Amino acid sequence: MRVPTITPKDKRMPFETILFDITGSVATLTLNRPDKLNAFTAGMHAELREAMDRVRSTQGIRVLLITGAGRGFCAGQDLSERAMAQGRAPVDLGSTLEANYNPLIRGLRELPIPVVCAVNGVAAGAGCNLALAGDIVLAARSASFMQAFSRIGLMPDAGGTWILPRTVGLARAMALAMLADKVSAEQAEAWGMIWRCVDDAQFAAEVKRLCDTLAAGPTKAYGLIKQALYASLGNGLSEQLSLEARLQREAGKSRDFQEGVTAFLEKRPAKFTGG
Ligand code: LHQ
Repeated sequence: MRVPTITPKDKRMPFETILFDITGSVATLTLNRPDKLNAFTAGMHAELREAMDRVRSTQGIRVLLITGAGRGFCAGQDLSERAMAQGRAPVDLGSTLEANYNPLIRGLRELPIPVVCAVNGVAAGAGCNLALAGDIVLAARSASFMQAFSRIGLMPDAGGTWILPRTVGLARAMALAMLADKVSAEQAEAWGMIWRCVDDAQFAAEVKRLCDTLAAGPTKAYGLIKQALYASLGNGLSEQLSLEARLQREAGKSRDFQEGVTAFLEKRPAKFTGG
């Protein structure tokens, strides 16, 4: 079995606004400014970039889990950050997005392993869209989702205008973006915005169960599934069939495919190693 290559944490500078942990094959990234509901700052973005680099460069990570410390998941951009403050020359928000938010969302999408977002509390603005950028989104029943942007005269960013019409449909996406209403985790599940919402008391255990399941799964196939399903959102059927043939060719060369078939024939559970 492949053993994760993990650089000891004590050899690195600790993070200040996030927590980053690798246990077994699961990397956990916890947004950690609980007093401010984990709102994004420039410093947090820099740390997120560093953490994402570590995820990409550490062999053996098979799942990335993103969650928030305290009672919130993430309240979006920190509106009290100096650059946002009133009276200053207007900030070029497009540049902020290109420098900070867009690489984060693209990075998650392009990661060839499953990204689980465990939404422990309120997810607002860009924090909501970070949550929705997870490949599988699990929320605590008390969590909520809010496209807060229009309340401060903005439009959704961090991928919100892309993901919402695709998950909840145009009618709901439009009203969510314009009205900035808070959506409960239950409603989000019912609308197909997220995978599931679970009782708060079971949340931590369910998140762990999901991550353990994915970490023991066929990692290569998961990466290919991700690639195919996201590509399908822009493809016609014929293009998608060709893509399926190309990606299945890759899956067919994996050790996990061999193991999956052998295990089936031997009537035993498969032991996937991610290769
Ligand atoms: C906050 C924040 C926050 C600072 C709570 N900032 N402190 C924007 C610009 C630039 C480029 C790219 O794109 C973006 C994207 C965006 O994300 S725009 C949207 C920004 N986010 C918001 O507008 C949401 C603002 N927050 C809220 O509406 C509420 O805090 C929610 C509904 C999230 C939660 O409400 P409550 O549960 O009632 O908590 P609270 O409001 O009391 O917040 C707790 C503390 O967190 C509080 O601090 P304090 O020192 O008074 O205890 C808030 O000021 C602070 N906080 N969000 N975004």
